[in-house]
Amino acid sequence: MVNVVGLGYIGLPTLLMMAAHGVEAVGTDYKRERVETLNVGQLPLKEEGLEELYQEARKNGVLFTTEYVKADTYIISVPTPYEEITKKVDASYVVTAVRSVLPVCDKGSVIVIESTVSPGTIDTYIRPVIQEYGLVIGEDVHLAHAPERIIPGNMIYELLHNDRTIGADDPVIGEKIKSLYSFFCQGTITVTSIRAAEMSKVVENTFRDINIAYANELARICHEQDLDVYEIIRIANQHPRVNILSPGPGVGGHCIPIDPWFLVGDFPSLTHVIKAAREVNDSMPEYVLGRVSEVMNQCGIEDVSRVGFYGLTYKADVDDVRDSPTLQMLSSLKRHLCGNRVKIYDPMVDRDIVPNQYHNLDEFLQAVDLVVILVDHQEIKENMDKLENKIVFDTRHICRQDGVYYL
Ligand code: SAJ
Repeated sequence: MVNVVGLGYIGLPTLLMMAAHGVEAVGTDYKRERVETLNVGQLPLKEEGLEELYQEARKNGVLFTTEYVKADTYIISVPTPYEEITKKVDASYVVTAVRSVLPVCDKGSVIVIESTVSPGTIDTYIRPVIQEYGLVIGEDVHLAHAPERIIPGNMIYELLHNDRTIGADDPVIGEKIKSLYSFFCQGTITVTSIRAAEMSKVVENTFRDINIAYANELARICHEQDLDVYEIIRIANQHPRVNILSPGPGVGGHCIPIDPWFLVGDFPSLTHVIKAAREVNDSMPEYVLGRVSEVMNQCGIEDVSRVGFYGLTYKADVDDVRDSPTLQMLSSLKRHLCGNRVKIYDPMVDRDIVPNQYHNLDEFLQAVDLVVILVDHQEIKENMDKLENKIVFDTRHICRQDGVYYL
């Protein structure tokens, strides 16, 4: 029996994937509302293929509860934010989850941490908790770390196909957890130590952050030099050993803007590149605002209320707005007193979360003269003709009409 603890972006698809593949599994979340939603047959998140997986898992008897249940394996997938000031990992949710399963777990059960944690977190925060309960690690309870790797927007495919890493104290336990994940994972599963698994996960997201920061810095240099950064990157990427990512309005989401800070927080004197990359990416929303006002000046637009931001989510075709560049821009605008006047629209966000938010593309476009494309949703790619009479500032390089402003 597997008990997945934390039914969010990672825990829920993982639970459903296991159950759909015949693993006896129960999902636990302390949010009653989430559990009730799942029990009445609704999914709290949108993701391609999730509904089918949910139906399959339900057929196989998956259960959702607010209780922690007796199981031989626990999969902890709860948030790991960072502490605002120190930038170190905030392991409190993981610690609480572990504390919750310890009183019910069977002797010899394995606690697998899926949440991303900084290197050393399991040693520093989790082992002492287990010892506090008088339990012997390696006898009463085993520890493993199986950092998730799936990308929102393509989660189900990636759960099935991505390679994975499993860290364990004891290679036998590592192999046991590998067999569990092998029920659904068709990729290669590497078994290693817990610390190596912790480090490799943070390194992956930090690599992406640095690469995006490089692209963003190049965008700024090319703008100064009146060069097309997209052309430069396209040419540079023809080199067999170069693969620069794309510039954009900033880096949002719950992973890439957070994980590199774990390394900076723990190794401040050793993380120059990582810190600089974070700062470059964090400054992009402010940079884009500066460019918006440049475009407004060039086009003679004085009224901020004729400016529209297309896109609120942190990236294309997901409904997740956590840490999104658009939200960062809006909070920055608010500080400059005109935040409430820009118009906003996002086809993926049904609920009203900011002032002046539209829910219909045509109405939104009618209300503005300058459209700032901040997210490359499929919807706008399919409706490019509707932008023909607009001034467009495209931070995602998807609009090919004459006179478009790019980063
Ligand atoms: N972005 C750019 N330029 C690019 C690519 C992305 O500006 O060329 C921006 C996006 O618009 C977005 C942000 O970066 O705002 C992050 O998006 P993403 O698609 O790169 O990544 P996430 O946060 O959705 O998911 C990442 C993935 N990690 C890597 O690709 C190394 C995913 O595999 C991880 O599971 C996830 O973080 C996580 O949970 O750690």
